[in-house]
Amino acid sequence: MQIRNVMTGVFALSMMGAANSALADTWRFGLEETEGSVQYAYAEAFKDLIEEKSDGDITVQILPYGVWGSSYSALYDALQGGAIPISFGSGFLGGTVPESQLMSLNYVMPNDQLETAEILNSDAFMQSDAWQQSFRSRGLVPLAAVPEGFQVWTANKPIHTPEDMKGLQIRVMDNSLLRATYQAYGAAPITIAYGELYSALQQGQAEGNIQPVFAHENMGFYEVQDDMIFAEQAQFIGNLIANEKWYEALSDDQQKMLQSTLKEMVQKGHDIQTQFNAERLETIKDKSDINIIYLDEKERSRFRELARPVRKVYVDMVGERGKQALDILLKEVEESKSGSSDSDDGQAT
Ligand code: 6CS
Repeated sequence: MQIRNVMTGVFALSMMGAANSALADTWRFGLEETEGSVQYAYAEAFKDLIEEKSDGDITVQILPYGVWGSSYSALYDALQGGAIPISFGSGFLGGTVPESQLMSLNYVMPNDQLETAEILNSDAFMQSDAWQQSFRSRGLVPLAAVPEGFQVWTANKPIHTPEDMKGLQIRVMDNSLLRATYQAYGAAPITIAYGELYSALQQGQAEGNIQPVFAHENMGFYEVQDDMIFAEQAQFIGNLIANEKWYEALSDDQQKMLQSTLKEMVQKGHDIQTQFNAERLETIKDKSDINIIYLDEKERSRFRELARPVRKVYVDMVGERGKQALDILLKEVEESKSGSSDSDDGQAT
């Protein structure tokens, strides 16, 4: 495991200087994950492209989890305040941008992971008023959605059915939608900070976990769990977000360069996550005797049915703008060429 105690070495945000102006040549980029993660590799590829395209005028400074601190609300505050003008925000972002919990709904996106990346980053969805205004009304701009691989369950018992999940204290990110989803499956979800999760699993405070494979390996979670279950219910999605004032103060050329880089990063991000998740699964298999389970279609369909009413929970929770964003997403899923059997019936609620 790379970092077990991410608090070590943390230095205060105030030490990192004042907020950037748009013309400053250093773009600080905050990550919710540590070195060795998909977010880190994405940020490195993004940095290479931006620095090359700007002929070295812009330097991207990558700030991983544990460097800027370890409380996600501090990261999102720094993003809203402009001290860190670009950042990832995912499952913990619901308190700042409630509509962002759309990315936590299960069994909405196609099973094809690249297709999911393309739909989420399509202009129809990413540039829609509904999605843009969800962030802009909080001083933020959604730049891209980075799927980091399927969310994979772990527990200390095999799970094939909702009955197997009954009462399981499975850890979820701080997100009402995730709590509602896992309650619908019959579990008893609890929220624990990412940096405290290893010891919580080790001590039995949490009985199960949900992460992409690379994170189970990167953070060592697999070491303290017996079973790993692939239900292919959703990918982990990192929202790439900018501070709105910072973004709007960029020159037209800089905005174009940034947007063209983000388009290039859709395929690159997919390549990074597929490689990381495949390699890390082999590492986990080599280093442990964890029991790996792939749910079949019949088993998945039971969870899919239970997840379906949670769309209404989302709409009730976040309102009309969130419903519009969900409707756009469902329409894009329906229209996607390879439309998979896992995308549901295209109805929001
Ligand atoms: O589960 C979490 O809290 C974290 N997991 C990943 C893979 N990325 C960031 C997120 O906050």
